[in-house]
Amino acid sequence: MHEGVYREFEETIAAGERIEPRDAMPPEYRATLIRQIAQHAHSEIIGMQPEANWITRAPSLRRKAILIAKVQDEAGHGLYLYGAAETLGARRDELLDRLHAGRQKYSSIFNYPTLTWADVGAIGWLVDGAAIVNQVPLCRCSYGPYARAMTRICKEESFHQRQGYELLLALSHGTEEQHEMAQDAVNRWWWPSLMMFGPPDGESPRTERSMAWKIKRHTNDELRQRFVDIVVPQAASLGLTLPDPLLRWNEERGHHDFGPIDWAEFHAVLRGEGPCNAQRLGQRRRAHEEGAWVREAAAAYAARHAARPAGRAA
Ligand code: BYC
Repeated sequence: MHEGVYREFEETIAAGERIEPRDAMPPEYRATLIRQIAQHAHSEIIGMQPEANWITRAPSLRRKAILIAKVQDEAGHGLYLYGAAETLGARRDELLDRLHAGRQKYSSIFNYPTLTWADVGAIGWLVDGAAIVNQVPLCRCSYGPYARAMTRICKEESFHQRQGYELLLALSHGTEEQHEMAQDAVNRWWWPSLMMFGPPDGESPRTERSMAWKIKRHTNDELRQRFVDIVVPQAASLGLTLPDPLLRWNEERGHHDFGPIDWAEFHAVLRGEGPCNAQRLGQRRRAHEEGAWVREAAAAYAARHAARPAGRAA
């Protein structure tokens, strides 16, 4: 494929160095990155919804301030990621159109409801925890702008993970009712969090190519296992259990074994049949339409200032 034309690209990848926006790159590499970065950006902005749902009902001013900051961080992550996709020649409005038309995916995890306040803790601990495990290796991704965006995102994600852990710790050691609420949230978010890592290795069509290009550094199953191994001792310190009777330490493997994942559920969610797919996409389309005037005003302001010579007042 592309013999000779992309020799410099192949050499850069082989040397473990970074590809930058102006470098020549195979169209398939560009398309893979646009797809993955766009899906990631869409996940960040759709991911604002389940937690934003609890801002008005947070149990204290401190919790409310923390949650507002977290949801705002997620909008920021979307911004860095759409910016990274733009360096590949993608247009942000087109990516959003594809999301709104259901032609580009976002993470399966955000199609589940947040039923109680404890869900905010479970999302922080498990969902952001899974995101960190998946995203830390992306800081070494071969495409420079994506890798650099990921560095900052991962730093912020680790704050998010800790706020979730701290929130669950408080609930777990609170009243009996609060403990039960925390346990119920963990029971509901555990399996969907494992699905976040994507299909199992034999059924992941993208992994091999993406690993050869050093976009992905590990397979989906490797990262899922790493996550399980990290989370099991954390659950014990929280005083909560994970809803899997087959979960146990395997001395020989040096890892935890865990039960089978319901891949039929994962594929149903990807087909749009999850409990909240229609609600999430509907809300996203509405927010986009209602925000049209803001985009118009910002564009008009930018055009006015671009027309004026620099340094001259209006
Ligand atoms: N949900 O061959 P595979 C966050 C798709 S944001 C939906 O393994 P790949 C957070 C996959 O796209 C979390 N779709 O693909 C935000 C592919 O479909 P197409 C998002 C999934 O790309 C706010 C097909 O299945 N993180 O954490 O090699 C608040 C085959 O899969 C999923 C990222 O996006 C899924 N779970 O690997 C809190 C990270 N899994 O495009 C938290 C960056 C797979 O061929 N992305 N699919 O139609 C990645 O690391 C990789 O793209 C994936 C999938 C591991 C997700």
